[in-house]
Amino acid sequence: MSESKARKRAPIKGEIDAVVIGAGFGGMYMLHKLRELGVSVQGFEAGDNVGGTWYWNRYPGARCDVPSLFYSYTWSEELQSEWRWSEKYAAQPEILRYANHVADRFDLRPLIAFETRVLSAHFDERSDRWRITTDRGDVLDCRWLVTATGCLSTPRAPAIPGVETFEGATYHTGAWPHEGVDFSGKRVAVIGTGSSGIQSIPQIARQAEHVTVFQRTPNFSIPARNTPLTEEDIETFRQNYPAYIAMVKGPGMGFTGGLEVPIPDEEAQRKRYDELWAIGGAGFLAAWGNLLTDINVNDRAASYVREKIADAVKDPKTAKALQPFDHPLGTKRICVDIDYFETYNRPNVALVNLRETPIEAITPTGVRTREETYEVDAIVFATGFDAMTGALLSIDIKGLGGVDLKDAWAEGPKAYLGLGVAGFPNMFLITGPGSPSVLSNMINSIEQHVEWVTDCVAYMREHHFSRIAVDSAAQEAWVEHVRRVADKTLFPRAASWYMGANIPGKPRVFMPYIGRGYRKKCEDVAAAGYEGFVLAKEPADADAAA
Ligand code: NA7
Repeated sequence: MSESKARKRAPIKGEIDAVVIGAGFGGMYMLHKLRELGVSVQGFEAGDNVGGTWYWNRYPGARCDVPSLFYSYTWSEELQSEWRWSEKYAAQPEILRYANHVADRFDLRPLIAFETRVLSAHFDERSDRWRITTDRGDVLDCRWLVTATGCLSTPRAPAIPGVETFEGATYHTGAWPHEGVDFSGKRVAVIGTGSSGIQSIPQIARQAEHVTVFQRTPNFSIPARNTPLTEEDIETFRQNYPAYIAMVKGPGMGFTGGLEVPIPDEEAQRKRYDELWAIGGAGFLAAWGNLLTDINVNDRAASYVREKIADAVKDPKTAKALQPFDHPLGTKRICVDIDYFETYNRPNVALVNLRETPIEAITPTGVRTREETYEVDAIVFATGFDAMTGALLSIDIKGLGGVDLKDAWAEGPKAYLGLGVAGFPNMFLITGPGSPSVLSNMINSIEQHVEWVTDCVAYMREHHFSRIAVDSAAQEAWVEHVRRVADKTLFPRAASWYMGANIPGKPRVFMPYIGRGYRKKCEDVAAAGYEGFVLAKEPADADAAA
């Protein structure tokens, strides 16, 4: 991997057309597109290299839950044809290599200031420009601000009493040491059983002397059935590529409207679940068009998965504790695993059910629950992220009238199409709240947003607009639409990070958009001269034109 490190550098000052925050897949493509457009652009990235999520989440077993052939940019045919994925579901190191390859292939590194955190972004209404400051003393004024800060990029560790007294090592899956961790001979506690816990526990268990898993809520997980990719797999994908692209650019995912399908009898249902279980992966949720809208259909599918858990886990008490009953299948992010449930059959793995015996404290030498103290050498927090809004709200963003984004979003995030926020002109969010984002293939959604933003910037330049501002009525209508669509589904029944439910005090709002036709809606908005936005020229330009 070629490294690009910004060790010591002079602060960046002055004016530029655009600033992009984040050099994950969203930021990298945005930089590429803006440069291609002839816009001067500066990227800022907290890490010392590209990759975003895949840069930080280096925990053992980290793997994408979207098949790698689909988790690839589609915007460059050369890139598409020259890159070869080795497995059905790529592991984190391979995805990070891909991100680095893209950065090198398209010469993106010169556009990015690494190891730099953006501290503030303040909008100046006289000049219609943002002033950006960073922790390296950069002060840059720009017309357009693009936040490509990621949906799952602010790791969150719970405030368990005594955590600071622990004498062993602690880790968070979302900020894993780059040099890796050797758990050989160690007794390890893993707290959390979302995707990150479910992926890492089997790997840690293979290495550590003993693993104690502290589970508050069991999750549904489908076996990945990961395999190496063969030449034949790749050839089949190539042949189907045009159809895949047509699908990506079509109405897209969505769980409501026109999807009521007759559900066959029990035997036929079982057959379908058996087939999908054998294929593996999140495609299990596509068993029926109304699996995520009809609780009766969902209940049957959920029972099927619970049965599979009971089959896999030998100890009946452990198996029971691992079966989820508190949320419909798929309404929390479905997990995709390799040998997760089977791992509990190992003699060196134990499950502690926190619903029966909650954690009371972390002691200098272990984890104390109401009933017992577990002595451990290391604690792994697989406790998730302040999802979708955490990264943005950690920046001091002030829009029109000096209004703070934190205040604008005090009752939950509000964004028009998940792309722009009323009161914060010339700021674009890549896969922001109110867009399909985490419920879609992120790469596809990133591309769609980046291309939309690029077109918008081109339009503004062509027509000499200096300001694009979201109309607050359009934003309210969109937010209401997002909520209504979600309410037609089973998603709001789960206390998920989609709802902000994993963060104490965070407003409970279903953040991603689940409806169909999102891409078309964005295209229509642009075609109608940016309907729902208000475009304006700089006062000086407007005077000249008058
Ligand atoms: P998740 O899915 O948010 O999972 C976090 C886990 O940590 C979940 O099991 C939580 O239980 C658990 N947790 C959180 N706080 C605590 C405390 N205080 N005590 C015990 N257990 C706790 O995060 P992941 O990193 O696994 O995955 C995030 C996404 O990344 C994933 O969906 C993929 O899209 C990729 P809870 O359910 O809150 O009871």
